[in-house]
Amino acid sequence: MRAWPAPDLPALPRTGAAAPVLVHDSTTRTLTEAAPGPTATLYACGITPYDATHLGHANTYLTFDLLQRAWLDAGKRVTYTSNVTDVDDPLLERATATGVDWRELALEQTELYRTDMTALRMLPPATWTGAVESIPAVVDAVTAMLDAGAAYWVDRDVYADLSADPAFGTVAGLDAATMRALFAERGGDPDRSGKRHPLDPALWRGEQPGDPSWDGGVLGAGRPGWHIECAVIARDGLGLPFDVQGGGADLLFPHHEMSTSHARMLSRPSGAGARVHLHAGLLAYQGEKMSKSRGNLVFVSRLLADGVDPMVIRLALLGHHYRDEWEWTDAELHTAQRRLDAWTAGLLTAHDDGEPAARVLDEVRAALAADLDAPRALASVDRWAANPGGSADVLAATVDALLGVEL
Ligand code: 5CA
Ligand code: ZN
Repeated sequence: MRAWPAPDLPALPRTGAAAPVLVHDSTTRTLTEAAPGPTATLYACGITPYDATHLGHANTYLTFDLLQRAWLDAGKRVTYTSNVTDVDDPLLERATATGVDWRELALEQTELYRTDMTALRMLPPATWTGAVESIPAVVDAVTAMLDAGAAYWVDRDVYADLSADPAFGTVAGLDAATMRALFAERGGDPDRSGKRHPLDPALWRGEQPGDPSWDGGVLGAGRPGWHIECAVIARDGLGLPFDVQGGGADLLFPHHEMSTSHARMLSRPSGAGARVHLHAGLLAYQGEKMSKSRGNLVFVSRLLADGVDPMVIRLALLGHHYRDEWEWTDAELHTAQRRLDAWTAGLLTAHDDGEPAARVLDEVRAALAADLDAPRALASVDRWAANPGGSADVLAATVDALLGVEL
C-alpha cells in the first residue's frame, strides 16, 4: 500500500554519546535495549480498517513513532513495517451490518487513517502491506508449514500445530487457563472440533459461502488467518529475526504470541521472530476501554474537523506515559492547548539568561531513552517555557525531531 508522506526531521546538535534506548519488554518485563546494533527494525501491527482512527489507535502509533524518533536521533538506520488487516472477520461483519461493500469500507477507512497519520506527523512505514496484498506470500508460508509438519488440516481449513514449537507461550508467559480465555475473547476458536489443541490458530480458512476468498493453490480457495498475516508481512518487510514487534496491550496474547510462533516456524532452524515485544496501555473513555465493539470512540478526524490543532492532540497523548492505562476526557485538550501556547510564546520571548535550550535537548533525549518517558520530556520543555533561553531554533528542532511537535 502507499503510505503517507514523511514529516520533516530537523537535524539536532549532538553533544555527547547517545544513550541506549531502553523500553519495557513484555516478555522479560524489564527495561531492555530495543535495538542494540547500528540498525533498528520495527513491526507495529496496523489497523483493521473500520472505526479508524480513534484516539486509542493514535496513542499506540504515537508510541512507535517516539521509539523511531529516539532511534533515529541515536544515529540508527531504522526500518519500519506495518500492515492493514483489510480482510478479517470484524471488518466483514461491520460491512455486512452496515450494508457497505467490505472493500469500500477498507479503502475509505485506510484513507482516513492515512490522513490522520499525516496530520499527527507520524513517521510512515517503509513497507505498508495489506492482508489482501500478502495472500500469495501467506499461501506459500502456510504450504511450507504443512510440508514441515507444523500445520494440519481440519476439513478445508489449515491450523498451526503449536506442539511443533517448543517455545510457544514464552512471549506472554501466561498460564493455560488465561491463554484459553483470551484466545476465545480475541478472535480464536478453542472449541472447534477436530483441532489437535484448543489454542491452535487458523492459518487458512477454506472458502465459506458469502465470504471473499482467494486462490490458495494446494490450500484451495479461502482467506488467510490473522496471525500468519503479520508473521509473513514482518518477515518480508524486515527479515527474521527483527528487533521490536508492537501494538496495544490487547495484542500481546494471542496475536503476538501466535505471530511470533509462526515466525519461528518460518525461520527454522534458527527459529526467531521479534526480539522484543512492546505494548502500549489501552486508552479508556467513559469508564471503559475505547473500543470498536463498545463504540465509545473519539475519532482523530472528528477532533480535526472541530478545529483542534493536530499538535494539541499529539501533546495531549504525550502527556501520559505509553504504558499507562488512562481515561480520555476533553479536559486533556485544554491542558495540551495551554502547553502548546506556552511553548510557542517561549520561542518569541527567549532571552539570554533563560533556561538554555541545549539543556532541554539533553533532558528530552534522556527521557525518551528511559522507556520513552514523554511526560518527563514535556515537563522539561515546560520548565524552559517558564523561563525560556536560547537558542529558540534548537528548542523548536528538539520538540519537532524528538516529539514530533511542530511549533
Ligand atoms: N489489525 C489488528 C492488528 S494486526 C488490530 O488490532 N487492529 S485494530 O484496528 O483493532 O487496532 C490497531 C492498534 O490499535 C492495535 O495495536 C491495538 O492494540 C490498538 N488499540 C486498539 N484500541 C486501543 C485503545 N483503546 N488504546 C490503545 N490502543 C488501542
Ligand atoms: Zn498484527
